Amino acid sequence: MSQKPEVTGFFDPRTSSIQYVVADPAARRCAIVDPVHDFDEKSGQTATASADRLLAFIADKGYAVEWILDTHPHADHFSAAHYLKARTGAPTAIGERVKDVQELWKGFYNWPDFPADGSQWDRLFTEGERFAVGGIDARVMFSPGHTLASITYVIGDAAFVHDTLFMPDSGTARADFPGGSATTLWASIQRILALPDETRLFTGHDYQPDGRAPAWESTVAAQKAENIHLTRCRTGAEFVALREARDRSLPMPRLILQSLQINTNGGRLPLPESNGVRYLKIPLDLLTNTAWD
Ligand SMILES: N[C@@H](CCC(=O)N[C@@H](CS)C(=O)NCC(=O)O)C(=O)O
Ligand SMILES: [Fe+2]
Repeated sequence: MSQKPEVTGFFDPRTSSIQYVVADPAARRCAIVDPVHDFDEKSGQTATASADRLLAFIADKGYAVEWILDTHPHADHFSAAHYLKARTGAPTAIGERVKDVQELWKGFYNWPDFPADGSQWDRLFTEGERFAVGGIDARVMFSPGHTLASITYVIGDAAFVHDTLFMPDSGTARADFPGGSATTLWASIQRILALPDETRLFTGHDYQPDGRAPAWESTVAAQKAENIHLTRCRTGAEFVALREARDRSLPMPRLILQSLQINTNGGRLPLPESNGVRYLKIPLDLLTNTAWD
């Protein structure tokens, strides 16, 4: 049984995110990680081109989808988990601490009746929980800091670390969203770096420093040797100082207020109103200390 999944990344230039298809080709089974539901905030139009690209790839390979996995409730794009479940019938999953994120945003959106119980997903993973993609062993490693609910999926020799470590020349993810913590992120990064040196790491975003081509795969060894945030810091305290200083300079993601109301609801768009149109709700003056751009 091979413990080296075939990993295919699909870069979304609009949000600089990477969606993945992780497969056991021998078993013809795969999981989807962090699928994107397209949204243009200028027109309000949604689309499924990015998710459909995954489906076309999967159909071409003849794979069955076993899991639709999100690493965290994204703050910069809509999750296509709900759409892909409707198309494939595969179960959706996320980390169980999504309930804490739901509780937080339920308050922000003033949704007193919103069930902050994770019932919007088929499976809520706990720390250390095991599952499989075909014949490849997979396990869940909590890695909070960027969000309260962030998890890393370790599937065979590949770890989907999402927004903890970016590519070595790009550093680390921000930790200033509600519920975020640079101290906690540092601890999560140490756990990831404790995986075997040859572990393949797949990141959640690539912001293409100096305009280089998009990239998303590194290793534990490469991160230890070259990550521009880690090599500059000898201690956790130094990392926290660097991270917090950088976070003070970053504008909020363009779509944070739109994305969280979709993603805390498992990727469901709001229900249509009586005229058949769906609407988003934008809280004003809730997130403050804005780094204006
Ligand atoms: N410009 C992007 C920024 C998105 C953003 O803040 N991304 C998060 C991950 S969800 C991050 O960690 N960014 C780190 C950085 O921009 O240095 C947007 O508006 O969507
Ligand atoms: Fe993120």
